[in-house]
Amino acid sequence: MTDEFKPKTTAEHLLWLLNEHGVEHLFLHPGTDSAPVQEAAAVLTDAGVPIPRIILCAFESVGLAAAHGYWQVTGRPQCVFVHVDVGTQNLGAMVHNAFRDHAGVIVIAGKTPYGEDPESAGGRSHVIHWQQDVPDQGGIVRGYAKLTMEITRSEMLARGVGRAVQIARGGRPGPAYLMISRDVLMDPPAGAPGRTSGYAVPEPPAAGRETALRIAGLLAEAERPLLVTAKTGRHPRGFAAITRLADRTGIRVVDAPESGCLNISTAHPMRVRSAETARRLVAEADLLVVADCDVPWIPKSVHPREDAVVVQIDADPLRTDMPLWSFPADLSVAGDGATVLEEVAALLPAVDAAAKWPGLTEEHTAVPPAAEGPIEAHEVVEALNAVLREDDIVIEEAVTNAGALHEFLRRTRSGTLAGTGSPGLGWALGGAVGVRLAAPDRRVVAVVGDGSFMFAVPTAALCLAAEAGAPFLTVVLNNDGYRASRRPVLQLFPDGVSAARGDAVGTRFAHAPDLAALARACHADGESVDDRNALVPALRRGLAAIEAGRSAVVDVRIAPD
Ligand SMILES: Cc1ncc(C[n+]2csc(CCOP(=O)(O)OP(=O)(O)O)c2C)c(N)n1
Ligand SMILES: [Mg+2]
Repeated sequence: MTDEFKPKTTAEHLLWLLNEHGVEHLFLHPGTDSAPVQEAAAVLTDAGVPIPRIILCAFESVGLAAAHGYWQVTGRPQCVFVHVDVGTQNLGAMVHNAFRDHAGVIVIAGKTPYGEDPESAGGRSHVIHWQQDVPDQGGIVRGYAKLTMEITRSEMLARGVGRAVQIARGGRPGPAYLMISRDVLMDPPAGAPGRTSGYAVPEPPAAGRETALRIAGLLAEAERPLLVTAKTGRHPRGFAAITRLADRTGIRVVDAPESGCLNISTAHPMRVRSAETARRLVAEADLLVVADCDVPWIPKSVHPREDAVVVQIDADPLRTDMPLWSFPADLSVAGDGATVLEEVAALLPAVDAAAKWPGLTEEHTAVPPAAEGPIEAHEVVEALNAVLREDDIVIEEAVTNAGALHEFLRRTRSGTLAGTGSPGLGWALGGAVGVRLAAPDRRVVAVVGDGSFMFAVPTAALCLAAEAGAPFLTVVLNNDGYRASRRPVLQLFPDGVSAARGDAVGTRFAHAPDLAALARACHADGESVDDRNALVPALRRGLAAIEAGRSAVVDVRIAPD
């Protein structure tokens, strides 16, 4: 709302506000409710008024994954506009992921119109406008969103949008969900533009000197200190703090089972590579520093020593977001992991790191390729090591092959490994678009299972990449089905019929789609590889395609079990 520009509708005001709040993209999936927003975008663009870039998205979950990916790189919330309750439902598991991965995103959903009189401009005009009047639209996401609110009047729009942006970004970030009906979107805007400043978010909480000194004292005394973290290293500050702490104290660094990022260089001698070594170290540690993670270890598989001291650092160390959460903590610190580790590292003199955990060596040697038989996942990882540059960003949703990536993939720079560390499969492709939009000069490579690939709505995701001009390479570790869903059947029923058959019902496709052909139908290059000697050249062609502006899918047929 400048002197020259006066919005005529609340929808125009909405786009203006989003832009003023720094929202750069609006991933739009349109419906009858979004018409005022679509018209507003045209009006404002013609008037030269800056608005977020509107990117058409063929499936809602993909748009949300893209906004989430963008958040991971920039820390700036983007907007997803969806069609009333049904579009909200199509956000599906990506809402869960945004909630668990603490991704600041703003979802705006239409709400079915209220008016039905002939003179009600935005009022009900289709059968669906009664059908979509469901008892609790907000309830679809209420268990996952930090804010669920309907904008019922134009005059609350500025405060509502400001609050959504503030809540999505602030504290422990997460999704903010707004609903707004078509009639309100068509209403004249409130007279005053409303302020867009003054929505500061809290500074990342520090531990304070006294607590930092206590942690430093414990670290100085510990003989077997172990840091278990999932997300502290996501941003450069956390990555640097962990690296500094590891350099100074000889603390070993374990990625928690749900880690979705690179916490320390894979080449760092203090990084623990394999899940097996991680379990051993958890069992042997005399000090466990647990930072920013949901599940530091799996009690069924491993227990810390009785006399181990556990320091837990978390924005919400009581984990009120998980009803049954009972990991031990001897010192519970409400704070931002990166900030607290910085505080602690600054207090510690450098020690002889090698003296801690003596005898623990994990050689970083490549596993030699098999001479024959199907390609193994670790061979694909070595092939990636051969073709990737240090600043390429790898997105991981490799499910049962995630371990091979964590153990063998070489990633040295902060932010060059991404994922959600959350259970809703189907994030990686939309996430890759968001990451690429946020880092347009980087090559983005998603490594996924064949199941994750299909969960990700690849038609919509590859088309979104083309629409957005954000091409990425997908490497599918294709084992012909759901190995992750086969394993529990065989493990839980070792003497069962399934184990005797060596197979489990409902985990293998008899009619799997041709993923490379699917890619080619969606503005991407696509090829299948089953010969290990063809792997590196295929990956190089895929990378060349994305450098030339096209997405690519390399569907690698790997050993099924
Ligand atoms: C949205 C969603 N639905 C179902 C699951 C349960 N699930 C976990 S892993 C998995 C199979 C994944 O298959 P794929 O990506 O091919 O990996 P693989 O297990 O073969 O390594 C399924 C169905 C899930 N995590 N998320
Ligand atoms: Mg699979």
